[in-house]
Amino acid sequence: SVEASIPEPQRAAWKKFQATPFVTKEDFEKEVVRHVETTLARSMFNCDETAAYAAASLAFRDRLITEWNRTQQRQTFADTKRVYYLSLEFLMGRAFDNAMLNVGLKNVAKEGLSELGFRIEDIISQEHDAALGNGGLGRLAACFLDSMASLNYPAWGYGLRYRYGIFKQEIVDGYQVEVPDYWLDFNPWEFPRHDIVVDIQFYGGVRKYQDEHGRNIAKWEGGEMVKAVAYDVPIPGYDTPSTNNMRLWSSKAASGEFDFQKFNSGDYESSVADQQRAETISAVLYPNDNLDRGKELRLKQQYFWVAASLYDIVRRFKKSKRAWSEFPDQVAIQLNDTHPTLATVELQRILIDLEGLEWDEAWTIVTKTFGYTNHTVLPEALEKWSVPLMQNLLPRHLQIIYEINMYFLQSVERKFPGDREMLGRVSIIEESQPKMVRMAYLAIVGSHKVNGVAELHSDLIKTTIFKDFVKIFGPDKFTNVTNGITPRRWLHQANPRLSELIASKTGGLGFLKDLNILNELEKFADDKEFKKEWAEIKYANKVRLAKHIKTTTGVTVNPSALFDIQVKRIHEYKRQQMNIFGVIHRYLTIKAMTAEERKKLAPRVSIFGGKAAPGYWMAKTIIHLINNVGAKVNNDPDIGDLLKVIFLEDYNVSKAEIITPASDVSEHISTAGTEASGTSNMKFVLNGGLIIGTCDGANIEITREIGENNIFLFGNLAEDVEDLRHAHNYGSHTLDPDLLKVFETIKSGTFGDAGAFSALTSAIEDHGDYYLVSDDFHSYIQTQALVDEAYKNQDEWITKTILSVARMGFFSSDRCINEYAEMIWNVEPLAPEKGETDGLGK
Ligand code: T68
Repeated sequence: SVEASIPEPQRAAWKKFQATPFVTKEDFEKEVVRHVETTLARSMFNCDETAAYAAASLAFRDRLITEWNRTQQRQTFADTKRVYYLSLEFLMGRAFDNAMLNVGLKNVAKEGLSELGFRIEDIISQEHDAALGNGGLGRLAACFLDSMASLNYPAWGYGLRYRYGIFKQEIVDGYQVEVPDYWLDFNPWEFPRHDIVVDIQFYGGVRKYQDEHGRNIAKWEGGEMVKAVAYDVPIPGYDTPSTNNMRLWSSKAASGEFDFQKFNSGDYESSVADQQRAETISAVLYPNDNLDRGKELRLKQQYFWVAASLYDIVRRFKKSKRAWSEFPDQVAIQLNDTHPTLATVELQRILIDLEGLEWDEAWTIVTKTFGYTNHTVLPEALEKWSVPLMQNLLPRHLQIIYEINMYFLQSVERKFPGDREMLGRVSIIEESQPKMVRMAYLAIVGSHKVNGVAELHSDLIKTTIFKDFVKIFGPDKFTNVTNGITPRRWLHQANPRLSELIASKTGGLGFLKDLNILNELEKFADDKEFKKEWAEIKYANKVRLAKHIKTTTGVTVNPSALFDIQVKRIHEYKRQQMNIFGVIHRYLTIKAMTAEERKKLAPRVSIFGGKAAPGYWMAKTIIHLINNVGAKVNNDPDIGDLLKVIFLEDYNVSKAEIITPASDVSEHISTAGTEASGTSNMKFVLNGGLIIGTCDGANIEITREIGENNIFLFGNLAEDVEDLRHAHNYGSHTLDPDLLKVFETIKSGTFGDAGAFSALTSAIEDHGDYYLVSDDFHSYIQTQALVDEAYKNQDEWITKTILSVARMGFFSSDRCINEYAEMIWNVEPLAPEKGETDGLGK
């Protein structure tokens, strides 16, 4: 047992003085005051909200640590299989509110803080978002950590501790301006583990020789060393003492403070510069989503993180003294996209170069250990690394990749004799100038399962980008795990009143652990009283967002208007340009209406938010146009409340928690076949909003679950996209007349300098309209008109939203994690021992 590890004579003392997590309000207050007075060295006379946040979160952190240690001990002693989720991005957002809710002590904290003179909302808003991600991929990783802890899976997240997260977005004169996000000034949620340090090698060369037994040895020598220092972040499960670990690596110069030799020879500046260079590795998150730019520093980040994580995983395995063949029974590693694919090569290197295993034995272990999740079919997002770059940075890994490729191509040759073209198509090495390593192919070959993130997407990868690999490995290697979201953050935390109402009708908060319980709401879909409360909550959430809009943009919006929201990264494939063209069309339509006609129209607020990658000029132009349209429309006295256009600055997780509960409709309007899944679509529906969307990603499964009467679908289907594109380029391409009117208005200078937006119109008029904006525009406008009509019948609208929420159980990330565990990881939950919940406040 755990206790037996402490020698008998000392055990009593340790047990007697064991830390006991607070449960009561009084104990919480005592902890807060202690942290203010000792940890923070402040007094009650100068304890401002920042200090109160610091002290309160330290009190909760202490509490988490206790459970976290117990969870880790329990897992070590149970010696069960663990899962390791490798992700370059974890878009966690704020931790304090989440910790209070998951531990079940938010009310205790609220009352305690109130007695000390603070409002809990003000304290919560002091926290800086942990924004170590770009968008959906990073947020998915964060939802998964919440689910894995809540379901008691022995699971770790491994990532990088960026000093700068995703940039802060400011809007200046309608343009996006990027400001660095230095977020580490005060971060109570991390624990530096200065004792957990791994040396990471780069560059150098490979020496091959035969040892005294005549065995071929490859030795990676020379080059540079950098240190990886572990920082641990506790991940509390909901309604369970299980508290998992997220380990983030930070880079540091290997020589300690600086190079003493250089220092002594008088070269002080360059010794400090070396240190700076080492620290650069984990300095900044690359701000591109769905785009691969092939920068050397990015490859360095990837190897640094992968090598440190694998060293750690292997070290933990070795403590169990098992045979190497048992490694896949103890370890499952999931690759979140291709970013950590080098892990497959690194494990092979460890096994053959350092542990002396034979190639085949090692490779069997590798492929049994890894699973790979694909998140995109966009060609510009598929990762490739130049061979010369890799040769220079990771010479031994490149050799191993070539060898993996050789054995792989030999097996293909055996299966499809004489098919030279197939060999060229599936080779991990692309024969281009320079040659490139195709990371997705390497990930497929190095894993036992490959999954897409929604049904359509998983089908598409099998029939397009990975078609040949289905022939080679058979269809069973490829599977689907439709994405999900955690209802703890995206319902309970973001929308406490709705959560409370649901709890009151479904017998408590059980739905947060078993989201299918939401089904019980169906019987209230026509209940007058219930509908009234439901509508009041939506209205209150819209009032909250309206206030936020007022304070951040100065624009007054009417909370009774239809709130139409599109918040996500700005990307041509997501088609924010189509949305703003639709808004302009609406503006022109209203302008041409009589006073009588205007009375019948549902007033609308079009709300946009999202960041453009700093180098993505077209995306920045879309932001500029949205802001200029807003400036024109919002100040047109002829329009009044009928239409407002808002761009919300700096969209992030904590803002999403205010925005998501406030939608009437949200837009998920990507060109069919381009959005792998989408996850905000799930969040909006779960919060009682309807969606307007294309038949793309998870929209399709959402429709299947909630019913096609409860969603506004439009546009061309994925299966027709290729032919349409072909027709644009080789046939006649007539543009939608309504869209052309919108273009005329833009070109006439109605929204400021017409030239500024020519790239947007010309992508459609002159460059083949790759994203089919014109093809879908008519159907989009018509469907928006249906939304207007439907919104007028509030009674029916509310019923639709209730039915939708009732049917969203499938989209819990708990369901999703259970599928990964069963189909890919083969891991079991490790439930806490009886009595272990004693420390919890429930
Ligand atoms: C998103 N991908 C998908 N990528 O676009 C979205 N890419 O459909 C899906 O729901 C989500 O993943 C979760 O599966 C991304 O967010 C990135 O952010 C990204 C980052 C770096 C490099 C490439």
